Amino acid sequence: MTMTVQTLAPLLTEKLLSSFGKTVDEATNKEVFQSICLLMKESIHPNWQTTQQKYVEAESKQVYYFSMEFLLGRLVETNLLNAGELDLYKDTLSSMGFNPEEVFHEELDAGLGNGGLGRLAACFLDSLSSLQLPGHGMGIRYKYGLFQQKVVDGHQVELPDNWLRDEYMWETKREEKAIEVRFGGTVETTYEDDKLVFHHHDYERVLAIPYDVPIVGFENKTVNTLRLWSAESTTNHFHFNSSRGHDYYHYLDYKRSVEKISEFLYPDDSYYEGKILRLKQQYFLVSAGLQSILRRFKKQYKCFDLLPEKIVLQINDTHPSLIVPELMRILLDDEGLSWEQAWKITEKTVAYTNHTTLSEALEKWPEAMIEDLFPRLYMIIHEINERFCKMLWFDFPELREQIPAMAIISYGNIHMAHLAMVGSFSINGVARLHTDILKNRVMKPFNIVYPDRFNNKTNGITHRRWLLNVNPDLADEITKTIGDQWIKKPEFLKNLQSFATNPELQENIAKVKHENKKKLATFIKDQYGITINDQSIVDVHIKRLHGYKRQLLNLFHIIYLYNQCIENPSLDLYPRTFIFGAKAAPGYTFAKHVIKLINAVAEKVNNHPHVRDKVKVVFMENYQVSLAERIIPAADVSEQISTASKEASGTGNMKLMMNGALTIGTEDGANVEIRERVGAENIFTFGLSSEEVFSHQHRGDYRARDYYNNDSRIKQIMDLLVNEHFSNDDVEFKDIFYSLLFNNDEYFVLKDFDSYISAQQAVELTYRNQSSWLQKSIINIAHSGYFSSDRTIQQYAKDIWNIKPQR
Ligand code: 26V
Repeated sequence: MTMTVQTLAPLLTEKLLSSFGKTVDEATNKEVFQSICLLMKESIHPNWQTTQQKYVEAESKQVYYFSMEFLLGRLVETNLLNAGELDLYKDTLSSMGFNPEEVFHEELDAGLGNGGLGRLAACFLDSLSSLQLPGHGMGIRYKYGLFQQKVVDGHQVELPDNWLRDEYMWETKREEKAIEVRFGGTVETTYEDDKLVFHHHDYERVLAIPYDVPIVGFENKTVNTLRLWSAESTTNHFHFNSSRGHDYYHYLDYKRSVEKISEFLYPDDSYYEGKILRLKQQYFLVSAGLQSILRRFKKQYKCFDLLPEKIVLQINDTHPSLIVPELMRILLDDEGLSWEQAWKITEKTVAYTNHTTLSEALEKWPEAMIEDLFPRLYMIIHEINERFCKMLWFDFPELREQIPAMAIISYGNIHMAHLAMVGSFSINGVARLHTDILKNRVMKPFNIVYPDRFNNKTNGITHRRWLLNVNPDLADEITKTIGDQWIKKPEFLKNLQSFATNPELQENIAKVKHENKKKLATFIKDQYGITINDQSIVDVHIKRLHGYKRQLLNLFHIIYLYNQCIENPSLDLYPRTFIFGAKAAPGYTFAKHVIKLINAVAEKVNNHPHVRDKVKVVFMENYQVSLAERIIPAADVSEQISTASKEASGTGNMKLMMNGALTIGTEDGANVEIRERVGAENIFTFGLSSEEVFSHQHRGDYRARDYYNNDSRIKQIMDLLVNEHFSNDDVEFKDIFYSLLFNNDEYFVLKDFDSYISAQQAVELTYRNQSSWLQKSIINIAHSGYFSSDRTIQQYAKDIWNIKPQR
């Protein structure tokens, strides 16, 4: 039976009444939202059950994507879209007198991630289900997601993200599937029947409770699972002892310490800190996830030799790399396998994705910390390390000198990337350049030992969310032009290429962009009271705040324009709106200073009579998935200006091109592949190449000071930072000044300034020629199909996982 507004409206009315005792007139948006979820679940849950049953019956190989982060955002529109009911619900809500957008926005973002790595995991889940592949997520149900950002006097202030304050409508608690995870204690080794046996004593028990979230495929009946683990205590697991007096207080201490484990997401992105609670979180995810998978496996299969044929454990960065020794522990101690058997299985089951080469982001844990928290795993890691080093010594004499640098344990630290590489059958980077850097530089000796393990999987994004859902009018124009095949097969977007010069399509696409800008302008006016020109070039820099992402370079261009406008009030500058969205890690002082500077510059620029009609700067507070969804459809220019070699891939670059923005970018990450596809004339490339960056670093021949002294534009900009121009209390700007001059500008901002300014001038010149701009924009959309996560996931499925669709 196909539903219509006439059949859906009474169902919704009935749900409001039975669940909330409200009539349509009385119901709040939140109650309407919750009723929609309840209705949706009535169709999702049976399909969920059937999908899982099918996997069991077909004995399908299944993938588990282990990740400390899943940055889902809202699910209501995705689930409606994938069920083919989004328009139906929108029409029904309108007919009942509700505003669909307001109702959908009742759902709070699930912000269980920092940035690219977590959002990638969410896109992958969407693609797995939409391609009907047996693949699931394993994560942590943090009580607090990434902090909410407020801007107070231009400064970032962090507030807790209480995303569970209303019920989370999509999750189902599965108490009956709880798992016990053990921390600390001691290991006693004994000989029994000629075998070493390990007894674990005096450990702390933590109960892991899974909360399952259904992941609905696009217009198919596949529903996979995202399993999020929550740490809970129970009185059952605490041994009350009447002879001890203070048990109640002991119990409360224990309860607090347990519940802390899944309390909050660490807000550090690309920066490693050896926090003990973070390490506990990692083991909690790994142990609970793995035990639950193996429990299922054992029910169905007799022999563990089958494990690599039936299960893949894909780890998202090194954060879950304790899965290697944990799998060994279970196979050795619980299942009684020999080391050789267990290692053969482990090595064929785990696969590792690397997402960064920044040395400050590579995890290394102090040996003592691992030993205290996981005494048995520590023994196992030691053994893995011994065997690995021995193998190097005998099989790779040419690498002998490098053994200390390659060892898993060295100088008191455990190197998680080394553990992950030694224990995995696949090691992949996330864009071609990044993978080449791994193979030829950062992980070079490992590539000599394990050449067959290294492979590239260029990232992707789900075009269903990032085009179809966030930009329905653009999607309609595309469909009108090339038909709707692209929705299921995004590579068909290529057919747009031959329409790139078509005046009608250009005009329609320009109209859509303008409408999207008007919507964004209204939002900005409502939120910040800033009026932006909806005819201006909308220039967007949205991503985590980090030195290497160079928001500062963008800002230097803005200050340069500001200076120019003041010097020459009649300067003919095409109006531009610069939009920033970025959270800084709370302890990352430099990044916070940059936020303060963006806001201080915005204040000046937006109010100066000679500047404000030409340049506007908006710092959008609390950048998160749902804010990206508002900004991206309105963007003309996509800022992808990282120091070459530092951005592993980037995925915002893909979202923006898919919505018709043109990229101004360095030869970094996936920008390289974007340029290859769209052609050099349809992207604005500038700056040092990664090879040039490496060579400056190697030779130590970059002198930032020379650029300050020799380029009067740079000097003029930088002097404004230290002469109280932007604020009368500008210690934070002095800090920026010093990091450029006295710390020699680690990220080559000054070095790339000149070529960035030229590229920005080319942007403006091209924009003035609208038909040329629109042609480029259409070509970008046409080539964005390659960057769908469907393509990425198909490559993982074929080359790494060896899994097939289950229809
Ligand atoms: C690292 C750490 C270190 C320990 C503390 C918490 C924490 C949280 C996140 C990270 C992740 C750093 C790696 C990362 O996010 N890489 C990004 O991955 C994206 C998806 O592959 C990619 O597009 C970005 O270029 C890359 O920076």
